[in-house]
Amino acid sequence: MSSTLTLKPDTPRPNIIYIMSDDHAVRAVSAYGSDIAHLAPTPNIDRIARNGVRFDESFVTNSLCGPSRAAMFTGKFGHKNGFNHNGQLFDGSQAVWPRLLKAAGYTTAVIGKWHINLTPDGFDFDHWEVLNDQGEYYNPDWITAEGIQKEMGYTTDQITSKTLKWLDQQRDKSKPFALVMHHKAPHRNWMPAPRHTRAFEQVEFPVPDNYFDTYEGRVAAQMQTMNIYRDAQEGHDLKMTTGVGETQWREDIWPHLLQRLTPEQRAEWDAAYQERNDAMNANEANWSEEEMAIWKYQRYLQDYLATIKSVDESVGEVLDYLEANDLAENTIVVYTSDQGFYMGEHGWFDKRFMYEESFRAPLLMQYPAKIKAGTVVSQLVQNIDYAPTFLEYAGVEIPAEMQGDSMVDIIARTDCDWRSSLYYHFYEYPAMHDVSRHYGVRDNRYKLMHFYYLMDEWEFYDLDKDPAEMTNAINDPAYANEIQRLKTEIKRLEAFYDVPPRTDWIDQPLEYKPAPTLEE
Ligand code: SGN
Ligand code: CA
Repeated sequence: MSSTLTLKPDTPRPNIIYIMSDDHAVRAVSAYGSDIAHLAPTPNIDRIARNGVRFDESFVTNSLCGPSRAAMFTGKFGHKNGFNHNGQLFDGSQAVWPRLLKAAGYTTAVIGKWHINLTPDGFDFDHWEVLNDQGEYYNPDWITAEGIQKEMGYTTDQITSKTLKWLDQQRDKSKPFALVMHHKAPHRNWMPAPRHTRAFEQVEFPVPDNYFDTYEGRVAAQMQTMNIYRDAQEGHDLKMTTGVGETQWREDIWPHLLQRLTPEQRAEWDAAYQERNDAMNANEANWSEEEMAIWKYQRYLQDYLATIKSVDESVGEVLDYLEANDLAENTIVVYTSDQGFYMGEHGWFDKRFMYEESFRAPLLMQYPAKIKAGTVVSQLVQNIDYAPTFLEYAGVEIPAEMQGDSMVDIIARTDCDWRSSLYYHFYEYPAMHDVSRHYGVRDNRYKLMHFYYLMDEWEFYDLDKDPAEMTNAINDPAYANEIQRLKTEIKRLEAFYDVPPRTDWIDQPLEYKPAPTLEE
């Protein structure tokens, strides 16, 4: 840690509840008002926007789980915090906001997905219960200081009840608290709670105009393997069965997930899908490829959004608890996701690309004592800004090594100086889903990206004219000046954030440093 903590004595210290889900697209948060907001509303998550602030231009530094978590905890890009791709071991010796708050007198806890390998001990949490690796939707394995234990039930609900228990019975009530609540949902493979498996079975979701994208002019997009109708596993992802009357999933390369269900859970699960799967199996032979692709889109969205229903209920329970216990006024509640996600745009699920759907993340925050209800912030913010923001609200000095900026002023006023562009860098290649390494810049209107490693391809988009990023305008002479300006801007940002030259790592394979085993 680079700096000494100085707590300003007269600063009232808010509690903080940081709720982050996994892979929750902006389009699936109804506070943002998308084309599906009325079909799959998130009324409780929306309460946070109504009570506080909605960030309309909120982005990540690297659209992947571990790197996002590392950036959010440290306020630094991956090249500085040492965590550029999943499977690394987080360096716990660096400054992280929960430990800084603890040192300043807070009581702290983390409950839910973790995925940065170092055990939460390394953050000095007073209380921690984390899912093993990615976590499972049903009967998950929980890791605590006592070891690893399987707990029967639905994971989202378990995270909620563990959170409420800590808030109500386990925390030291003489101190302000900082709680990190990390949902596994709506991460792949999108298994809803028993009460929600059929929630959207009658709903037809609008299909994105670019669902059948052919990726013309975009080489990296041609190479990916995250297509709903080509790459999603028919069993594991889409819960398609082998024939009429059958309950066995088609191809399923990770059968342990379904095998975790008890016979009773499994019977209820199978029954929920039987009718729809029987109809699909009976009709499939008559469908065109396009009809099948659309059926798969609907199945994907139905399950993905059904897992979000539990997350929304969870947020509602936390907000209700705060209100019922007179804690709402002085508690910061954040709702965000570790990155965005594709819901059929470009034909995709997953994330990784710097295209809008995965680069963006929802970000909502309430703090009734300090933040005016109904505030909307439209400056470009990034997940490295969260740590400095929480520290400033808590009256704790922001370490100089943090690269993000506190958002406190832009929440309070509209006339502040703020950055006008964002830097992004994705490193995890070669890896699952085959998304090339790339970096880029985005300002309020334009985006420039460079895909490297196996290729040397530039892409440029005018987001005002082409918000879906379908036409790579890198060779359009009308944009030559803008492209040149953004190339210079990338260089400026790389110098500003101290990004090492690409030649330092371009030939290096990804380095995996798996978690120490529990016995170690
Ligand atoms: C799992 C998923 C992938 C996903 C990665 C990373 N496959 O491996 O689709 O991209 O996690 O996700 S799964 O079928 O095993 O779920 S991340 O959010 O943790 O970065
Ligand atoms: Ca994620």
